[in-house]
Amino acid sequence: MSSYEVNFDGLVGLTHHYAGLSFGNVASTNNKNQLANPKSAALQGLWKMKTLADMGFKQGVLPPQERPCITTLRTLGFTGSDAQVIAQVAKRSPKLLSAVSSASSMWVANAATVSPSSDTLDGKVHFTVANLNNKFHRSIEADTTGRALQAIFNQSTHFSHHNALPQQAVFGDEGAANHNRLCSDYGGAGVELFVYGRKAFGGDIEPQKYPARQTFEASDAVARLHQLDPGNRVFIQQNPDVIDQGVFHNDVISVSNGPVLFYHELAFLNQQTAFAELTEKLALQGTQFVPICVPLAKVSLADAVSTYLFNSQLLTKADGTMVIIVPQEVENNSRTWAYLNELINSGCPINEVKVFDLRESMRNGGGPACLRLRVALKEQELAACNQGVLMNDNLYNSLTDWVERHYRDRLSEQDLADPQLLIENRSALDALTKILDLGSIYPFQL
Ligand code: SUG
Repeated sequence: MSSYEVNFDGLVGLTHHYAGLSFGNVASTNNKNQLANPKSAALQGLWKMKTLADMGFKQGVLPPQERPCITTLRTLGFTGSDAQVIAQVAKRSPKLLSAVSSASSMWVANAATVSPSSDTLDGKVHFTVANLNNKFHRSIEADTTGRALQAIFNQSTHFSHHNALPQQAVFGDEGAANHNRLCSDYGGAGVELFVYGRKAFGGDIEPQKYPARQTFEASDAVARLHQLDPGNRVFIQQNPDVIDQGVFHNDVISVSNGPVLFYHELAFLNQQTAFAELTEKLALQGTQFVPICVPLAKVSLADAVSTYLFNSQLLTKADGTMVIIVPQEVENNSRTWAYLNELINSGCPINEVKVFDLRESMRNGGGPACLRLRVALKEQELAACNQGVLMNDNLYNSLTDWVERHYRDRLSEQDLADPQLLIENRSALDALTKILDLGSIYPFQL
C-alpha cells in the first residue's frame, strides 16, 4: 500500500508585517518596523507549493487566520463595533494591535505535532494543536488552527484530534518544529524524536539569554496523547547554548527525512546517549539510522542562523535519493553554499539542492521548513482528507488570483489601525473558505 509525506504549507495572511514580536528569534528582532509586502509574501509561499507539487511531491495548503483578532481584543475588554474596537486599541496600545494582527499562523511547523498511524496504538493519525505559549501573538492561533485541522482531516475513523495543552509555560509546546520522525518508509514503523529546550520541573541546564520555548513536559504529554509506545519515541534536549545564539526552535538546527537526520554538530545535548537509543530503536524496526553531521568548522552557528541552512526540507525523490529545499539566503552565503555543494556531491542520500526566494517570511525568521507541516499518510488516509486543500494547477491559479485581488503590496505597523484592513481580511477569508472547501472555521460572520 502506498504512503506519502504530504507537506501542508501555511498560506501567508493579509496582515503580514514586521513587528519584532519574537524575543530570541534574531530575524524578527532585527527586521522590526521594516515595510512588509504581504502580496509578495503570499506569492512566494505559493510558488514553493506549486513547484514542489510539480516536482511530484504531495502538497497541501493551510489557511491563514482572521487578523486583527477581534475575539482576543474583546476578551481583553475592548467594546463597541469592530471598527471602534480597532480604533480604541490603536490609540491605547499600538503594540497590542500589532500582536493581534500578526500573520504568524503562516509558520505551520508550529501549528501542531502529528504522529502517523503506523506509530500510534489505535492506528489513527494523531494531531495535537500547539499552544505556542511562549509568545502572546502566537498563543492566539490555537483555536482556529484546531478548527482548520479538523475541517481538513475530518474523518474520525482515520484521524484523532487533541486540543492544545494547558496554556501555561510548564507545557510550552511549539508543535512539529521540535519533532522529527525517522523511518524507512512513511507508512511503516518509525521512531519519533522529540526535542525539548528545557525541563520545566527542573533538573537540567537551561539557556540563559533567550527562552527555551518547548518543554520536556509538553513533549512528554504529546507522546502520551498520541499513544506512542516507548519503542517508537526518543527525547533529546536541544543544546541551550545554541538557543542563546538564536536557535529558537530545533528546526533551525536539524531536519530529518526517512532514516536521515541532517544536523549541526552543536545541535543537541547528551547526543551520544540519545543517538544510541535512536539507533537501537530504529534497528529493531529494521531501519539503519543515517546521521549527517555538519561540523562547526564548515558552518558556524551564526551562518546557520542567518541563512537557515537547517530550516530546509528534505524530500525523497522517486529514485529514493533526496533533494534539499533551501532559502535563497543559503546560496547568498559563500560558506553555506560551498558546504552544500560539497554535501550533494559526497555520495550521501542528499544529491540535489533547490533554492527558493522566501525573503518576506525569512525576515521574520521563517524558512522553508517553518512554512510546512509534514503529515505522513497512507493512501486511504490521503483519500479521506478534504481534497480541496491539495495543490494542483487549478488550485494554484485560484489562489494566486485570490492573492492578487485581496492583498496589499505594502504594510507597516501604522496601517494596522485602518478598519478597512479587517473588512478586507474577512471578505478574503470568506472567499478562501469556498476555494478550499473548508466550511465555517472563522469566528466572524459576514
Ligand atoms: O514564532 N516569527 C515566528 C517564526 C516561526 C518560525 N517557525 C519555525 N522555526 N518552525 C516565531 O518566532 C515574528 C513576528 C514578528 O516579529 O512580526 C514571528 O512570530
